[in-house]
Order: sequence, then C-alpha cells, then structure tokens
Amino acid sequence: MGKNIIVSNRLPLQIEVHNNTPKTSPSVGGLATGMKSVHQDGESLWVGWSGLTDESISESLRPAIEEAIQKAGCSMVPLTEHEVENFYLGHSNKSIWPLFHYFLEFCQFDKDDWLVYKQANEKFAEVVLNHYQDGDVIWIHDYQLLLLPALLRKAIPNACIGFFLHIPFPSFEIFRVYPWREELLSGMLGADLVGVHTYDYERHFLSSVKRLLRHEVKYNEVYHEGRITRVDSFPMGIDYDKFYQAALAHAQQKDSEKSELQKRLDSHLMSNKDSKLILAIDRLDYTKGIAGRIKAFEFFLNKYPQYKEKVRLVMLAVPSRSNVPQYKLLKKETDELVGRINGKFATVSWTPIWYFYRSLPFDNLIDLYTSSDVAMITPVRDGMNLVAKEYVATRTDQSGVLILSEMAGAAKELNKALLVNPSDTEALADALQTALEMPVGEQVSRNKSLQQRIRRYSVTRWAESFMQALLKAYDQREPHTAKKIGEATLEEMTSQFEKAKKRLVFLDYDGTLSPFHDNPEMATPKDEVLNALEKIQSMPNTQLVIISGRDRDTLGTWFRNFPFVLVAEHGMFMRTSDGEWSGSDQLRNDWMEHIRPVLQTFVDRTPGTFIEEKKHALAWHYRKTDPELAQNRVVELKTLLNSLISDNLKMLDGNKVIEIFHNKTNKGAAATQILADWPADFVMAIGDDVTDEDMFIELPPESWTVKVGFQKTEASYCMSNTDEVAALLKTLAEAI
Ligand code: GDG
Repeated sequence: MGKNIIVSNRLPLQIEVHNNTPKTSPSVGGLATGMKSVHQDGESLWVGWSGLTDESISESLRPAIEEAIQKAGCSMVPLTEHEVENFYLGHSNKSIWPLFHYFLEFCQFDKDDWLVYKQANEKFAEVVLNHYQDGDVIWIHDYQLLLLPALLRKAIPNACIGFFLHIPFPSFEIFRVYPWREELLSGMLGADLVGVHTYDYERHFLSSVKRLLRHEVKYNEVYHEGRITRVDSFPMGIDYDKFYQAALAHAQQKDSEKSELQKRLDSHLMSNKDSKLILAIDRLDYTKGIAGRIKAFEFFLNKYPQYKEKVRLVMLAVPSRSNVPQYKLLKKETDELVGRINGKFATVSWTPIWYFYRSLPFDNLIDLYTSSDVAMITPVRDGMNLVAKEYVATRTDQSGVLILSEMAGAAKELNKALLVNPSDTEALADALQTALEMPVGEQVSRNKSLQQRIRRYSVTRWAESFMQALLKAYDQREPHTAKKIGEATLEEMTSQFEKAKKRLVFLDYDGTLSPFHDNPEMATPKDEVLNALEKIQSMPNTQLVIISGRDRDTLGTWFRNFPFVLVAEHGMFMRTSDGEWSGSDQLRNDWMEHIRPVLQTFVDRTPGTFIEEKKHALAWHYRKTDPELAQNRVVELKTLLNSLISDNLKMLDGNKVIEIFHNKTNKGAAATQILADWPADFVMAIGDDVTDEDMFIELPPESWTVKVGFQKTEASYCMSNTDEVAALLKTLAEAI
C-alpha cells in the first residue's frame, strides 16, 4: 500500500500571516485528532481548503503559504470567494445540511449553487489526482464532497476510496425531495466503503439507493457497475484520554491557577448548598435545538419554582456560518429568548441563564464540563454529537448527569444517559428535574458504563476500524462471479469466431439485448443492436437465435423482417429462420384459471406490479414497485404458489418477476435441440436471467457462455450491462 490521502473541506490547520510570513498551527478539532493515526508524517497527505480564498492571498505570499501547508503534510485546494459563497455557504449549507437534518423548510435548491458545488468537487478531485500514486488509499470526509468519490473513481478506476458522512443520512421520504438525488447517490457510490455514524443512517442510505438507482442491494452491499460498494456504521468517538487527563489535572488546580471563568462558576456553586449548574454547548445551529432548550428551561422554572435562584443554565453557543440568513435569524431568536427569560426571572443575586456567544479555549471548556452537574444536549437532529461524549469523559469522579436527545447519533451508544425527545418541552423539563434529583449512586453507575463505552471506542479506534474495513472492502470489491471479458479474451473470442466453419449465437432478450423497461412492451430493440445482429446474421454459415421468455407474438412482431431463429416462452415455441412457428399449442392451460386470481390479489395489494399473460405462462412483474415491499410479497407469493402448483408446472424466481409455466421444456433443452439440428464449431450464449443458466449448463463446455451481471452463474464469463453486450456484438459484426 502507498500513502493515505485524507480529503476534507477544511484542512486541519489555521494559517496566520505575521510580517509577511505565513505560520500554520494545527486545529484541535475531533477529526484532526482522530485522523492522527491515519495522517502520519511523511506517509500521508491531507487535501482541503486552507480557509483563505484566492482573492485574499497575494501573489507574492502564495508560494510561502503553499510551502507552509506542504510542511504540515497538507495540500491546498484553491477556492475563490465565489466558490466559497456558492459551494460551501451556498449548496452545502443551504441545501444539503438542512435537508439531511430534516429542515426541509430551510432548503434552497439553487441551480447555480449546485453547479458551483460540482465545480468545487472537481477542483478537489484535480488536487487529489495531482498527488495520487498507485496503491494510495483515499479517505474522503463529509457532505461538502459527496460527488468526489465518483469523480475520482472515473479517473482512477482501481483506486481504494473510502467516504465518511459526518451528518445524518435522512430517510428516503426526505432525500427524494433533493433535485439532483441520483447524481449525489452515484457520487457517494464511487467509494468502496461508505461509512456513517449509525445503523439508521446506513439503512436510509441503502433504501434511497434501492429506490432511486434501483441497484441490487444485498445486506449492506450495493452491486453496481461490476463493483461492490459496502456501507457500514462507525460511530465516531473522542480522544478520551485527552479529556479525562485534562479533567484530572483540572481537579488538582490551586486557586491561583484557576481561570476567571472557573472562579465565577465556583462562586455560583458556593452561593447556596443546593446550587447547581446545567451546561449546554453547541455551535449556534438550528439543528442543535437551542431555542427549544431555552423554552424548556423556562417551563421547568415555572413547573418547579423551588429551583429558582439555585439552578443556572450555562449556554455556550459557538458562532457558525453567520453569513447564512437562517443562522442570523437563529442568533436573533436566541438573544431575544435569553433576554426575555433572564428579564422575567432574574433577581439581584441570580441570573437564570449565562449565555456566551463565542468560542472558548480548551481549558475553559474543561472548566465548564467539570463544574456542571447536568449537561443538557438536546439537538433536534445531530449526526453524532461529540460534546455529549466529552462531558462524560471529564466526569472523573463519575458524578453528573447527561440529558441527551434521542435524535443525536450518540443516543444509540449512550443509552445510559437520560434520553429525551427534544420536541417534548414538558419531558425536557421533567428530565431536568430527574437529573437534578438523581442520587449520586445512580449517577456513578450510569457514568461508569458510559465511560467504558467511550473509552474503548475512542476516535483513534474509530479511524482504525474504518481503515481496516476500507482495505477489506477494497480487497473484496469484485463480486465473486465468472471472469470479466478482458482484451485478451475478446481477441481470442473474435479469432475463434472468424476461423469457425459454422457459428451459432444464442441471445437472451430482456437484460441482454435491451435494458429492462418499466413497461416491457416499450423495450423495443435499438437500431444499433439490430444493425449488429443483422450483420452477424448475414455472415455465411452463421445463425443467430433470440431465446427469450417473451411471448411469440411480441418476438414475432419485433423480428418480423429478420431471419433469426426465435425461441419464445422459454422454449415453448420456436420460429425457424424462414418464419415458420412450431410448438405446443395443444397444452392444457386450465391451471391459469386458478393461478390468475391469486396473482391478481398480489397486484391489488402491491401497487406498480402487473401480470403478463403468455400462451402457456403467467408472469407477475414487480420491477416498478417499492423494493422492500416487493421483497416481502415475493416470499409470500412463493410460499403460496409452492402449495398450489402441480408437478407439470414450474415456478421461476426471475429478474424482478415470478413466472409460472409448463415444466415441459427450458432454454437449455431448446438450445441443445437447435445445436443438434444445426451443429456449429463456434457456439456462444449470452443471457442475464436464471432461465439462461439452463443454457449455460447444457451447451457443450467449449461454448462461449456469458452472464450479463455479476450474480452467481454457471457461465464462464460475465459483463456489466446491455451496453457492453452491444459493444461485443458490434466487435463480432466487424470481425469478418
Ligand atoms: C459534525 C456533526 C458529529 C465546541 N465549542 C467549542 C469547542 N467545541 C468542540 C466540542 C466538540 C466539537 O466542537 C463539536 O462537535 P459536535 O459533534 O458536537 O458537532 P458538529 O460541529 O456539528 O460536528 C456532528 C461531528 O461532525 C463529528 O462527526 O458528531 O453530529 O454535526 O469536539 O468540544 N472547542 C473549543 N472551544 C469551544 O468553544 N475549544
């Protein structure tokens, strides 16, 4: 393996320019810490934006800035003011962020912003590609770069690419609103591994992939374009030791070493023997439930007035995205709420809410964590929420109560916290009361188990387990199936085709010559394919056979003017090259009278499904229905049919279709019969469905058998899709 390339919107460093000399200092954020083990000096590169727009960097200073960034193991993606405005503040934070946090009403789907988002992702790709070497491992982070995995996959098809989403992936019903939804999903699927914080996000993502892209999904694996993308959950942790040790050191501080903030916190705690502090820390973001929490605190003071003058809410709101209108409004609302409540309840010696709108140094953060009896972390939606974990880590004596929103990803792991629904004001107020009254023994027992979890699955473990899973996913990216047709194979096949004295080519229709269509009658053959087929058929001593489950009228109409042999209804009917149909017209079909009503009840209860009626077969198609509903219905229908059909009938679980037909023949028997009547020394069969497996098994072993798709098969070779089949036929058509 080569080096690790980490890609995120922002580089993990700050740049300051003093006396025309740029200096970088590392950021202390969770991501930067977590990635330490992945981003080791010399062996890794971090690609991202420096925080300085192109316009703000003078030409004379640029080389020095680039050099400083390079020394820190990073490479900078240059962004203009316009790009930052439309890509970051615009599309990322006015479309994707609100949508993925279920704030539909805040979404602004602006086409220009979207185009700049794409363009910015391309710029990131360009910088990564400038540094990429075979064997490197690429790990991309977060919602600003959702298109990057596919952009890189296109340029470097064999690269090992991982993607981690730090925010929630919303349910399909929310995601489907997004105007560029297919492109965004395909962008993410460029990765070998897509990581999210919780199983819910994983399930939502897979559900959108199934419903919108219609890719085959088995468990947590997406099969597409001949590759597998795996999706898994990796709940991000914190640098536990850093917080725990800082809290231990804090406990030993002498009075003279204490910060001003700590002195103020102490003086509140000492003002009354029942004084307590409740802490809330968030970026000032509408997803964090700040207004709801303040209102719940007001409700609490009204419902439990005995806590007045004893309990104080300390609220640290860190400025964030303050150029985005929704954030400006939130700032105004928060200021007003705090002002109103403080005005309403304050006494000469007590202000109920201490509100800081700023970012504080790490040591002050520890002052807050260690001094607070209760932490009230109540986002309305949050990918994970690290503040909750940090609070628990700093409780070195295991006292303190964490009130945590069910809507934070962290709630899945921290189930010993007091979990609350952040929209239920009364429940929040009651949880506060429970927390303030909780016996110390119970606090300790809850925190003990919370700490165990957070200590074990630290941010370093998180990064390592993602990397391990990524390498494994990369090793297993190719589905276990037949061999893909490479250049050498294609040459060999063409040469045998040319040299052969007689050539016989069997071609399935749907999924082989034509892609599946929501309306099967619309899946008419394309001119390009027909031209290639016609050319092959016109070669001397060559016979093409279209061998399909379709009924004879459809095939007969589509191929009226072509001298191909046609096999309809899986071998039940056959048309010779001179246009004569033969087959079992005499078979009794009274079974249909019993089976049709059964299928009809499934159509009634499963919107989007329909029955196809053939001469000797009934087929229930479910391609157009909800994939998860279909999964249940298929099990139900198969169980029912198994008990209903007699020995002379066969039930076939095909490609999005359940078909019932006479057990009299199959494609394998039909193909062998044709070969016996017309012996050839070049035999080829291409098909995608389970019915084609009979051909692959029964044709002589030296035949060229090709499966379209990557499912388990008896064929010797495979290819991705109908486009590849068309290209192969074109090559054969031009071979002679
Ligand atoms: C996104 C997702 C997901 C906060 N104020 C100060 C300060 N902080 C630090 C905290 C904590 C971090 O910032 C905040 O992390 P969160 O996880 O709570 O929230 P987001 O910024 O929204 O992060 C989130 C996360 O990505 C990781 O995947 O958990 O769901 O939204 O570490 O300590 N640090 C300092 N001063 C402050 O004033 N020094």
